[in-house]
Amino acid sequence: MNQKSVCLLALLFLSTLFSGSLRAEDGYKLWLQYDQVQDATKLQAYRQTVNELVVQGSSPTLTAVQKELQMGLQGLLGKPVPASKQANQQNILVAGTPASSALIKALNLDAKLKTVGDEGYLLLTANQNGKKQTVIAANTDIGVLYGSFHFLRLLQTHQDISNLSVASAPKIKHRVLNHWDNLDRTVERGYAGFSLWDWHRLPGYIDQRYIDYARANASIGINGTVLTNVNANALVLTEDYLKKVAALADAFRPYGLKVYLTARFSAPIEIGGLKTADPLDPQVQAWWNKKSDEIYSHIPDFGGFLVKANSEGQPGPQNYGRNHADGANMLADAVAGKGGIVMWRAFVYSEDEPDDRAKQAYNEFKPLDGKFRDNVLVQVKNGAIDFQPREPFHPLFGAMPKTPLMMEFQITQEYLGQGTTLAYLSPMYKETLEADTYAEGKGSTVAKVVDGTLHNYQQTGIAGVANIGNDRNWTGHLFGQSNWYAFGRLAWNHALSSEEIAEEWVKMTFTNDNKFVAPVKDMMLTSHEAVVNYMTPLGLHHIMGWSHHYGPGPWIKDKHRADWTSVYYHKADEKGIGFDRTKSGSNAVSQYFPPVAKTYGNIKKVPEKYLLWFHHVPWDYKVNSGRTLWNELAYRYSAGVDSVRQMQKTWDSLQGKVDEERFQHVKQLLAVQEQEAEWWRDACLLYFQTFSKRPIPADLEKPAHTLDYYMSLDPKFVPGI
Ligand code: GCV
Repeated sequence: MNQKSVCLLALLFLSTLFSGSLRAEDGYKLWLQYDQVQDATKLQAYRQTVNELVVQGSSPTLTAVQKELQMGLQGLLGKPVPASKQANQQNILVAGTPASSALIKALNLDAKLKTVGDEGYLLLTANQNGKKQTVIAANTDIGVLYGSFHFLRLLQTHQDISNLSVASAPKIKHRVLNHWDNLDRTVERGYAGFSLWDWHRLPGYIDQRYIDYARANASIGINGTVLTNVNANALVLTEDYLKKVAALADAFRPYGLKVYLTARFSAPIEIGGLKTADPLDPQVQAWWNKKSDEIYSHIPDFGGFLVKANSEGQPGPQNYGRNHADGANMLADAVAGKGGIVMWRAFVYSEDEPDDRAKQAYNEFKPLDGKFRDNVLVQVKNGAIDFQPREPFHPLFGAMPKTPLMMEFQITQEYLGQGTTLAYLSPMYKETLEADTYAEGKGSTVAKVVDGTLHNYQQTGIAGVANIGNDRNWTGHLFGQSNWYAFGRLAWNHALSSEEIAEEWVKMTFTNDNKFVAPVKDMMLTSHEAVVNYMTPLGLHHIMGWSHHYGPGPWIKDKHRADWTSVYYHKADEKGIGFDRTKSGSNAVSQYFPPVAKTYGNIKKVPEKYLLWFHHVPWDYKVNSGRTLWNELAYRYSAGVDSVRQMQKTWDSLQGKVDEERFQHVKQLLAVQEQEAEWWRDACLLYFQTFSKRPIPADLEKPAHTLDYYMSLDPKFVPGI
């Protein structure tokens, strides 16, 4: 190549890099891209509406408000918007509280502001002294910040802002990410690199990432973060680490993000020099009280503790013959006077307990209803086993009217293809939230339990196990960002539809071009079902690879815990497949309220998606499609693979509508996903065929290898263990 063509190539490369929306983008900016609005009419309207930005008053949060609005507006409008403390122009954007801003106070919004509480906000179009104002008003500075992000979202998604009348407040109080991050920076079930928390360089070094993390969370209303793994290390409660935690808390505070820690139950022994961690021992209570004083001396707004106790080898009150309420209350008393809460997990099951694992949490926790302190929330996973691609809702929801139950979703994709899989999880979250528990009659949805309206809980909460790491794009797979986004948006307002959320995310992350938005949205909305089909159709569950949970492993058996094997869950034999949880089996259905128990317990009425979760079904049983169960399994597995291929086609057709860097990233991962889907389909069908003894229907693709081959696969160093 001669010098001239090298120069030309370089120019071409640079122009692609910097040309408008198609410039190279590595995903760091998440959904906060703030690209200039491409629609000329909209752009002109926005420019006319916002000539000046007035943020009166001062506080770290108001500074963040001003910075975000200036940055966002400059990007979106393609020119800087002057900021001042007084209204000088005709068309201004004014943001503040009645306390911080004379302009807001003069609008007399008290009655309206009363309806939005501490974190909510109003977006209004008003006139004052002949000047048109676009108003972001709230009772608190953090409300103003949330409102500012909402306002920017309106521009990012090309909404009309000429006549605003929005009032918004969160339905749930504690909206929290759970990081399963270890102090050595590995992340349990993390597929996006190492932990964001650079403990070694803290407290001295505040990475810009911490601030951008807090901004991203604030933009979707997440107001808390548990920094450490539930499989906890007591070291984080020592003075040295508390200083580091305090530095993070200081960085997050302007963005309304509270810090929480996991409390290792045996910490009084491990770092306190006591001989016991018995929650009823006064010395132990005194130790935790003192520890709490110390924590609050470093972090005055510390949120509280998250605890995994007596589960999967973690210590807990049962080591001393006490129950979960004894343990939770002891910690709750230590933080109560300081406004702290305890999130006590209900994810408990024991290898020594012969009863169905799906029943154990309910059996342990239901009798404790009403025995917890006011500042305890019991944190319950969406389903009774463990974040499976699809689970029926956990029977504890609705069953503890006197105890706030907090939802725990998993955002990281431990059982959902991990870092190589495109699965948009909002439909899965919504499936649980919209499920009817019938606790107080028809309409007693899980969402109403969690938001406190069903049982009048004073404390309400929702947690998402984070999928965030130090990968440049935060979540490993670019589309993992949509799950962080969806979790936050649903935590704020669970009534939003998966479609609305997907549309917002696509527009904010990529482009408003409907030729891109519509197909990508469709692809996202079908993606979770695709994964369910090629991994665990019809209610199958927990048949993943041993320990790392990557890839298929339906043959896993003979391990030291039966409830960690696959055969425990699918129970395939020559007659059929599935876990009988009806009266004739483990009777787990009886833990649901009668209308639900009747539906799930009846093979004719159970939604087909949960069929094998609740029933052991003969291979020749006719399912809704008219096919035999065996044939239906084969078709579902194949349909899953087909859906991935369809996603590939869709994505390929969009080349040029998105920058090449993100296009290639997704394209390559979809190709990996296709291979993984085929692997799942072939391995599972060949394995289950050894029981069904029936052929794979002739019109379906045949497995590429033998069962022995699939069983011999043993991926090494799978991340996230
Ligand atoms: C943090 C599953 C995961 C574990 C996780 C556990 C939990 O069992 O495989 O890695 O531990 O859930 O939620 O506590």
